[in-house]
Amino acid sequence: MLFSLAAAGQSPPKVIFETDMESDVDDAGALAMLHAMADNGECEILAVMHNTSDPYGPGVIDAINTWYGRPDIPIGKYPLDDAHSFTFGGQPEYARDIALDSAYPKDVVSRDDAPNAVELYKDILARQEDSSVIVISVGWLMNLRRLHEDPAGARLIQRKIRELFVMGGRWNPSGEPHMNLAGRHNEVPVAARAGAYVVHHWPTRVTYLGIEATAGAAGAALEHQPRENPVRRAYEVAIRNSRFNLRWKHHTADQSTVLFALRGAGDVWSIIDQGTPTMDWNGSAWITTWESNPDSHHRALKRTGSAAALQKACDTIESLMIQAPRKRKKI
Ligand SMILES: [Ca+2]
Repeated sequence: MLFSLAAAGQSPPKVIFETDMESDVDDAGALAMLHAMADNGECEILAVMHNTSDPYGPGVIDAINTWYGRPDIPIGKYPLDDAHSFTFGGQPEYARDIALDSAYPKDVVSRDDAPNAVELYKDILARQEDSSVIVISVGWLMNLRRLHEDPAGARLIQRKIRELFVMGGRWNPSGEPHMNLAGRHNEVPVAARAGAYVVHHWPTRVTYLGIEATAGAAGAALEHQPRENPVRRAYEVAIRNSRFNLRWKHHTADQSTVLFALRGAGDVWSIIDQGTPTMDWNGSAWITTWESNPDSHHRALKRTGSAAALQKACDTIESLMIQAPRKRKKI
């Protein structure tokens, strides 16, 4: 990948990462992967946006960015107080532990230290070349809705964003999306409404990785990483606090989305590029459906790889999650 990009004279994609960094630990694993892939020349990280009302996700983001030698990546926040994820039953709440622990260096501790994501998007996008930015969204979609509802934001989306990758939905077959689009069974209605808004209104190409298309489980090797690695710590605290028997080897919904966004379908996924997604309330639940009408600018992934191909993808995810930082500063 590195060599093929260089040979083609192309710049690596510029990524803005949207995360609910505290409702599950796969977000920490996905941000670790993104840094490893930036170290490998496969992407440039422009910003990380936190998309819940919980206080300490931005602190975890900055701890991970700092661990990987990128302490100054801008971090944006969702500024309203109507979308908490920590109240879900059994949530592991690793974010507070890491944000308040000085063993994990950072200069952003909580949402109080981060600017409004919409303003940060506009500031960053305005300085990019046209069609040069991809957004990888592995959490809720309120920031993206609010950016699109802002007239200047909508113009910048059209000009600067090449593609949006969304971990969320349930497309093949269709069904109740749970996270991220439905705000966990509509427990957070503002998140579900934002999911439906983005499904129906986002103007650039969008590729969805539904919950049914996750590559598999990975992460066992994290246990043997240095204790000062905040990604390892996130998993350790989540395992300690979980009521659902969470283990080091954990699902890779968010990491799978990063893998596809930066390396493509490989022999893991088929791309459904005909049809249109919809998201509707059926009276008791939100349902995501893939309508097989002719073309749209939307795509969905179908997991079609062999068992060996899926295992190889999980091995790739794990090796990226534990790849040592290339430029970590001595602190
Ligand atoms: Ca997530």
